[in-house]
Amino acid sequence: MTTPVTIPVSDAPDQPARTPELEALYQGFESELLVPLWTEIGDLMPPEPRSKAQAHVWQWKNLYALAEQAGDLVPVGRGGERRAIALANPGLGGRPFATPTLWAAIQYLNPGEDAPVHRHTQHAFRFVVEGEGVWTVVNGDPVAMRRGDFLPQAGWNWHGHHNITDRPMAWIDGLDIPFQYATDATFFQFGPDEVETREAPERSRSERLWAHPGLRPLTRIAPTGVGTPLLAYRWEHTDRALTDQLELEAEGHPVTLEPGHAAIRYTDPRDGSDVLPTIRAEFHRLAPGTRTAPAREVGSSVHQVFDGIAEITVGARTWQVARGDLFVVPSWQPFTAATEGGADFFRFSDTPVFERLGLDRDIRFTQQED
Ligand code: GTQ
Ligand code: FE2
Repeated sequence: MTTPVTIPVSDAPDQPARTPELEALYQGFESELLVPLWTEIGDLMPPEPRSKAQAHVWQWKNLYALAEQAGDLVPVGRGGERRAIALANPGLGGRPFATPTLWAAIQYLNPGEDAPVHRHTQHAFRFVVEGEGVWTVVNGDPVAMRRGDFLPQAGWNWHGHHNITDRPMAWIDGLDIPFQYATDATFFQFGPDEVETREAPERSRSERLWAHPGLRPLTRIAPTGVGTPLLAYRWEHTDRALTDQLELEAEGHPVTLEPGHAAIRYTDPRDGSDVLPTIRAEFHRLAPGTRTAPAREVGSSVHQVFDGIAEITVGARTWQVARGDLFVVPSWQPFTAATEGGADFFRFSDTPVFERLGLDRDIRFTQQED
């Protein structure tokens, strides 16, 4: 005796009538764990990406207040490892995934607290929208964190964080956790329980070796692992680069990405490639009165407003965003930003993955080609 199965609806033309024989065929598929293409093709092979992720804005003031409460109530230590609270995209089933590939979290450390040493295959970075006083120690190299700094840290490097001041500090973490989770690529190890160093130098060893523009050290230190060897991209350089672009534009040199829109990409100083194998990171500055051309890209991005107030449109929805607010642009959804008074944005995306696989598409100033 066969139990009735519901024959899935197919978009295909000329489908046979729902006879008992067809019912039995579908029953056979089900019991053999088989699924025909013709009922799934609309979902699996859409004409263009239809992300399950949704555009969404998280307000910094709400995030920060909750992180502060977590700082009072939840200890940080071995096991939980980090007091990090992740953005959960409303389209991704409550999982702590900002997008299908990217993790974004606010992390909070109280005065004197240590986040223990560990390492994992996930590629990571920190970005600081306010505050200072935490040193992230990467393979024994203490790296100061301050407002506007971008601190990449590729997979499989040991790292712990220490707040050596008398003030709490919060920042954002970006990682490729969802990507490595979906592809079963994750490895993780605990490091020693002792704090490895309490040094708090002004500049990390990585900056002293690598942060001199256009000067590649002829070093006998062999490169280890993937990703940029430079562990801190300081705000003074980012800010200066963007200020210079807009000033050049004002002097009549059309150097910007588009009128009023200056931007930089954080890169590996050895070859100009992305800082991390799976994550691209950029900083964008819009001069007062700028509206960007609509952009569409394969792959997803997370943006944080660093300064100013802007109106952003993702797909059919528009939001007002201010300093610290985070938002998500899902794959292939058109994105525009506009500002009256000027605005600065940090953004990261999974674009390097698609570029390496030949799956990247990007429409900003051109019309779609086939
Ligand atoms: O700071 O090492 O948000 O390992 C998620 C995983 C932060 C970190 C996160 C991590 C870290
Ligand atoms: Fe980590």
